[in-house]
Amino acid sequence: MTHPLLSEDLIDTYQRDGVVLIKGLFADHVAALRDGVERNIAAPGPYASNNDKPGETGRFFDDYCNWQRIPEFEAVIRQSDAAQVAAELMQSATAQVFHDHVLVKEPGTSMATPWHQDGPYYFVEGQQTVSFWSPLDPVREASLRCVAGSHLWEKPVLPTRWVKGDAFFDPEPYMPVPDPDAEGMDIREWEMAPGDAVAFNYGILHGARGNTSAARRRAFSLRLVGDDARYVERPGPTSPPFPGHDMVPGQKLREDWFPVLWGR
Ligand SMILES: O=C(O)CCC(=O)C(=O)O
Repeated sequence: MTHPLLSEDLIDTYQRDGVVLIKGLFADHVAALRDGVERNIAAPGPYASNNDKPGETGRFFDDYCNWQRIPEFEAVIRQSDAAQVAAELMQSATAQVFHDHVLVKEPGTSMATPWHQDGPYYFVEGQQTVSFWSPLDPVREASLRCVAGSHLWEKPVLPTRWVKGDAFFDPEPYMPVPDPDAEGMDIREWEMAPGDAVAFNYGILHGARGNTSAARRRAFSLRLVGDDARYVERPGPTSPPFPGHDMVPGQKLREDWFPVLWGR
């Protein structure tokens, strides 16, 4: 049976456009996720960054791969309906967790999140992928912005470093980062309440404005994969790197590190 937050129409839209809004996906978990974010900021992990960029104001904290050490994140990942909703959106029998990501723009943060696709930074490939980006504060200006249909583009977009802007890998075989506003692309963005979620495919080009409002913009993002996801090698270290993962090309992600949360 289809999850009550979904409909056949929404699933078809996800398959076609690669991005949909799911109202209230984490609505019952906002307090826990806020607690988890505070715990994360107080004890950042090895990949944490304040994205300090010369000339920018405020603070843009981000960190990832912390769910196993932050009990609030683990509880939400295991107990919310996210994995079931992910499996149905991806049209997959299973949903497996890839990683969590926290992105906090404090009031007066000028830095935009640069346009990027997540897939090219990752060591996983497949059609069945989904990220849930959920604000933990009401959001309008600094909402996520996604280019509909970009998950079907022939070439992946060159992954770049957010602060320096330099290329992560050799520019071949990637396409340069487009400017969706200047190029008149079909950008989807929503005014969102805490606990709503944007669901988007790893191939979707997305970014976000700075947060010049007087309120914090805390966001929790959860990335999952489905049946067809496989480990692939990239031209250099990926982000996240998962040192010592020991996987080989073509392998499904190891379930002791990336548990299957739905379907088995
Ligand atoms: O929260 C943001 O500013 C950007 C989020 C993002 O890029 C992501 O969740 O992949």
